[in-house]
Amino acid sequence: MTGLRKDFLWGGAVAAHQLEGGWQEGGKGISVADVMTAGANGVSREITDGVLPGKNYPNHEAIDFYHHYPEDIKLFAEMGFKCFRTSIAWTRIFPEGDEAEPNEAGLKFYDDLFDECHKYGIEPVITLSHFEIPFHLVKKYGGWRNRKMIEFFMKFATACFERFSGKVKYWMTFNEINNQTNYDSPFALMTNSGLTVDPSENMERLMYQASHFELVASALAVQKAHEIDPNNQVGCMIAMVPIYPLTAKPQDIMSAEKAMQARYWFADVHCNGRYPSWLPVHFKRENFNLDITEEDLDVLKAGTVDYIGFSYYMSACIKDNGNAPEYHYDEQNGQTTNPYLEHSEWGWAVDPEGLRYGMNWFNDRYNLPQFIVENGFGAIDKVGADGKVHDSYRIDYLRRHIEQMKLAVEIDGIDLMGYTPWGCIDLVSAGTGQMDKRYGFIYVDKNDAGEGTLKRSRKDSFDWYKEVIATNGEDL
Ligand code: BGP
Repeated sequence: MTGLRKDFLWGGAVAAHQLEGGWQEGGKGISVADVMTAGANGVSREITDGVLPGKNYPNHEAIDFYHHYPEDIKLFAEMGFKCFRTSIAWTRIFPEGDEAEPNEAGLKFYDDLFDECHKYGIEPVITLSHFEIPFHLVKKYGGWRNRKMIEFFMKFATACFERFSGKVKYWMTFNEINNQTNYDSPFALMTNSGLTVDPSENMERLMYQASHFELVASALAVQKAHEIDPNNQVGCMIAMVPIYPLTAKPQDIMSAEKAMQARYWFADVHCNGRYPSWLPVHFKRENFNLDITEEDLDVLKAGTVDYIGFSYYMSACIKDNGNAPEYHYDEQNGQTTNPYLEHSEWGWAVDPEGLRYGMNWFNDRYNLPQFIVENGFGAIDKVGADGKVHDSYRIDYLRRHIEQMKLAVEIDGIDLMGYTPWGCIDLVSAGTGQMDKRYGFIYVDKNDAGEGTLKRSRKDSFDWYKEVIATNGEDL
């Protein structure tokens, strides 16, 4: 008997734009994900100004879940999934983002999808904004640099809470909201906040301003969800990448502490309902002059989350970057390779203990239930002579992480709601646009060039995960 809850939510996670396809079906509008080309290992994705002819946009078809979902949900049910995490494509509900009324065909698609899940006793777990802001809102309003986005987001969120009341109970507002602390990356700014880089603007300031509007929108959505249905549970979604000091040198320790603050203050606002003490000081010293009103601060206080949803793939480590005594907030600046860890083909440090560390970090600060809503190993799978993918490396990665997750529950006493490994069915990589960077238990016959039959098949990890669920994590 494991110490996991009896109703532990085992499942898998995806995001609408990475698997649905059907980019122009049911009245769907164009999202930021629809204007991102395919990258490759080491070649980053290009963000184009609209959909241009002759370019390869992998999200347009993805794995065509839009038409295949009954078959896919059936496979999830065969593995014993208790829940399924996906997102609602904002552009299916409000194609341009600023319409007065929601699009019925889009609402109906998700109604049918959620009914299909419930048919097998699978609970939908829904992210509202997962890297798929309507592109029109970027072009016309400048994305989350504009306060009006709060209103557009709330219309979208409210339409979802109202329509799916009784069908969806677990929600999250913004996927990996803290990724945008990497404000040197045009990709991170566009995916998270629909921001284009303008050389005349201070990008750090802009990141704080956009994040503030998102956090206000999130807090309003938490309140609205509770008002519409008191059974709703709304979480935040934080990318947890613990940042360790490289050595015991005090300056390394302090650098790591400051880097953690710079990356995780979002969780302070979501969970405590207020900014941590260092941030107003920082805003003032940098003369950021942000649009933060007293009323906003009240909203943040009143809209704290019910649980902490987070992704965990890897840890990072840092050494003193010579900025003492200020320890500048740029965590990139001192980041280095951890000599104790192995790395995936994409350079992601494999660190199962880091999961337990991150869970303790959250627990000590916020004392809220947690939900691991992403974890997994991206790899290039080879189909064997027997037609099957033998992905022992994936099983090994997941097993070692589940072991640590169990220690966090059984030894550290953390209240964990569930575990949904990322990309339970192969899908388009968010970061690279590749199809061949795979995470799934289910193989999808399609490659980076877009060739393949889209046929689904079970990998070795499929049978393994089925047994894990059947024994509530006992048999790994
Ligand atoms: C997270 C995102 C997901 C997902 C995952 C894996 O950052 O929330 O959308 O894609 O990472 O990343 P990638 O697809 O780049 O391998």
